[in-house]
Amino acid sequence: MTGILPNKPRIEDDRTGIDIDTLKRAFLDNLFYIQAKFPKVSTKNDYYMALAYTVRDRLLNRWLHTNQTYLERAPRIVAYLSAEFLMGPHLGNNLIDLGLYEPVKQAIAELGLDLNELLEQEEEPGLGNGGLGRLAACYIDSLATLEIPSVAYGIRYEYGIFDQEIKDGWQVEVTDRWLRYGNPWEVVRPESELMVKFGGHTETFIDEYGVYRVQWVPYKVVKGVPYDTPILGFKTNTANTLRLWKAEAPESFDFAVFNQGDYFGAVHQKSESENITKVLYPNDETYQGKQLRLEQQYFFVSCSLQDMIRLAKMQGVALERFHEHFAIQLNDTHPTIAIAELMRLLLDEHGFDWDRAWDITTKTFAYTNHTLLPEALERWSVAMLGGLLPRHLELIYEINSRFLDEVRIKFFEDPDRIARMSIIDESGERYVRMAHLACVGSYAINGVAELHSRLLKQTVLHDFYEMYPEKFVNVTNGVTPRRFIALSNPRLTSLITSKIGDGWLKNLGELRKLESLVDDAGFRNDFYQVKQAVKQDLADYVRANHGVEINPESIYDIQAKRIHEYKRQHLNALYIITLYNRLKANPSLDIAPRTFLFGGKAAPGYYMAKLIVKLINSIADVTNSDPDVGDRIKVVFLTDYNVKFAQRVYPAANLSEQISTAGKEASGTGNMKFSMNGALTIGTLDGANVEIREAVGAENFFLFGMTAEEVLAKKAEGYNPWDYYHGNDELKGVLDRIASGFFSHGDTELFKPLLDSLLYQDIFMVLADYQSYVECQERVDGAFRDRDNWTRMSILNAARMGHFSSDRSIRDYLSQIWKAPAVKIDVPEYSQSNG
Ligand code: B1H
Repeated sequence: MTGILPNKPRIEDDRTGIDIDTLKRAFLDNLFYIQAKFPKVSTKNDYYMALAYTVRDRLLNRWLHTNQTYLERAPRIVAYLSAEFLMGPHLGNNLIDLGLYEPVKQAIAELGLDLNELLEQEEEPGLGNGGLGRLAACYIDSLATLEIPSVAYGIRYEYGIFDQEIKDGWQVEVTDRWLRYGNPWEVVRPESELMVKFGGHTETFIDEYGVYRVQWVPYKVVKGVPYDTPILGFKTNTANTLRLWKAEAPESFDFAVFNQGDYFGAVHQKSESENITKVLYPNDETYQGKQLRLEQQYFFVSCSLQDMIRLAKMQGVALERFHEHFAIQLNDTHPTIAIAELMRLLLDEHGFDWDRAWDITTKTFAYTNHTLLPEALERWSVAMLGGLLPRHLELIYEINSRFLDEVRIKFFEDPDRIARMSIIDESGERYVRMAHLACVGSYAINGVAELHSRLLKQTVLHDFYEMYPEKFVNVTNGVTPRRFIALSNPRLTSLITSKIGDGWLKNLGELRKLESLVDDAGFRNDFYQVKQAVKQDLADYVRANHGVEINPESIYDIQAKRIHEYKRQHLNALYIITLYNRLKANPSLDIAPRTFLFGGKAAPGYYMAKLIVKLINSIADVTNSDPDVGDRIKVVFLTDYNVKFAQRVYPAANLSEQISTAGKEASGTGNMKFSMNGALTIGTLDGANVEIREAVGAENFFLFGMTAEEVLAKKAEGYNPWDYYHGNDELKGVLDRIASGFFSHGDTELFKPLLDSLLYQDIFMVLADYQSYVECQERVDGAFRDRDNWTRMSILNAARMGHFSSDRSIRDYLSQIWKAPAVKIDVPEYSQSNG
């Protein structure tokens, strides 16, 4: 540099600088100024917090500039509404997205600490049950990575999904106090609070223009306070927002009660309001008609829509153009009351007439269906919905009446069809069918895998498909490779990057380049060594946490997902007992050693699922200590499976169990995460397994079982599980072994409900698929013994998974449904003052 300025070295800003010395200084500053600790007395959690704030400082620049850009440019925005976001820990992911993983690791090491230990400190933000909530998290990662203006809205549950403990083989639930030590990733915005009404009644009046209007006089009002979390894109400036609503009592509302001296009553009302966002309902795929759940749904939906309308106003966007400004995606029916709420806001609060309001509404919403299971379809009793949301019930009746008129015109008078399609189920006690409301009020309806979308059109939503064929599309699910490869499997990531560069993390199709390396013995060996190292890590974990020694040379055969009869963890268990019986009959039997690993939570009220957990643990007790078995079979139920733990599990698998009854698993996403990390799948033709098999090649996939069509045909012809019991000696031997009390210390009652359900109903056709599964497992056994060929198949699985990146899913949503262009964010280097 010339002239009057001295040529002095630049000192990096403490909050944004990324050289090692700056990172170290910033970390120590945060430890002192935020955690208020000297290093000598700091806990690991203090160190975690100091690091989290150090990283947070370094993303604010992007976040604030993204927000500012959206505010000024008013681009089309995708609003993703979901009752669940299963985010997983933020720190590691943010390090990857910022490209700071390596420098931070080094800075932390130079301070004498271990980054992995600090990452381990982060509490899992478990604000979801399973696949549906995790999908939402993958989608907002991809939206940010693809630089799409978007906002995700949900609920800030004070307690997320319960923590699972195992006592005497049984699942025990423990409350998830994830906010106990504070959450460094969220920013509360009390200035943006909104009010939500509940209960009461409606009144009609004539407004100043002589127009007939309705006014809702509520019984109570609850305050919604937004908590914002930045959602970074991978190596881009975009940082979108996850806005979660917390319910509070409005400050003033209990004054009347308070002044009457009813202090207790006033406090009670306050805690009632806060109850709304207290806890996540832990049911996966079963609907429970609890009023509090409807209150949660309406609460977050109303806050979110009011928030969008407020934003549009701030930007000077006329409400007539709301649908041009926002594309709102409904993640299953959980937020579907939004359709009635937007109508209410437009009609009652902004003076629109019906036709205009309906036109805007039906151009705004799109609906994703995630399940065909009848027990998961949401319906609210008319009495309950009307009591809680009297105005919405009126609107739903009006929407329904106009809709049924259209049905009559299209199909003439067909009373059966009218009854089937009505938003109100009048076959007994009256119910509002939320999926029907979603279909009527949305411009697009999608399933989550090709098979699922086809079955939707043929079965559950067949009438709606005939009515509105143009609304139906498929978007096959995907998962983010940033979390599920880069963060979860750093060894595989470096190996891949050393061969094909790092473009694949943004464009997963590039993994195809690995295909040509499959004939390179050196690469195969490297790939094999990576898998072995990761398997060793999991073995260390299992030894430390479960006291079981597992053999990294054995097949790691893993089923990790929510426990559910349709997912058939018990089919897997029957196979373990089959092997056990064979070993007992023939102690010198030569089998490839296997470690059967299970992980997953059962809904607390789902008795059969809990009994399956108990069965698995009971089998483990026997097999793991029987000297006849030795090292050949080990069974471990991995406690408290969650996203954080899943990141250790997917990379270590050789075999991924995707064994649901065909037609029941809408898509599955764990299947993709396993395969990306080089596991081979044993699976049925269900959900996205079908497409995974097409992608990786039938020869690299272990297929078994009936097809969805065969399942239906068997049901129709009259399925009798006893035929299989009597017709298959080995199966009989397995079931008899359980019935004898062999796994239950002689107790013949314990597993009887499970056996009875298999023998007298078996709605998920476990026995019908048993033989095919056992034979398929024998093919797995044979294939695994050819280590080199197994590695080839494993490489081809990883190489061919490009299609299952959530980036591809989001591109599909964009082109078929949302039509929202990307917006580049400029981030000037120096930050604080130029917003
Ligand atoms: C899926 C649910 C679900 N489908 C109700 N449906 C819930 C239904 O709290 N509830 O009431 C919670 C969750 N979850 C899953 O969605 C499917 O089973 C998977 O196959 C699919 O991969 C996933 C994402 O699309």
